[in-house]
Amino acid sequence: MAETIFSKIIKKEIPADILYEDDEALAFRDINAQAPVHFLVIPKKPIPKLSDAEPEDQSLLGHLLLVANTVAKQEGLTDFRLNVNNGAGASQTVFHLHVHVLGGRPFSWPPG
Ligand code: DGP
Repeated sequence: MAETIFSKIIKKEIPADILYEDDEALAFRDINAQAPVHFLVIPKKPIPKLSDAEPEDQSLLGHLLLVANTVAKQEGLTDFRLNVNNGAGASQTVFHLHVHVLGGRPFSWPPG
């Protein structure tokens, strides 16, 4: 997989406001926040997008959701929204799988 800006954040080659880190995952604030709280949860494994995930990634994908929950609590959120953009047509711009976690304001449904 091609190197992305998120690989550089994992390797600490560029700075990020890191909220959580373990052997498998990293969470950091989104540079272009769309809500008072907006962070990304990414696997350290370089999966370009959700549709590239394999059955062997099952526990890793579950781990990302648990990290999202842990960090949302850490940020004082009770209500929050998770979003995964899969592919350019769904507004994915960085091709390293990431879960957006947004909170601190109301969200409408359906999304745009
Ligand atoms: P997406 O459109 O789903 O691919 O979202 C990519 C997000 O990544 C977007 O909301 C902005 C964020 N982002 C891009 N470059 C950087 C960066 O260098 N640092 C941080 N913290 N976030 C970034």
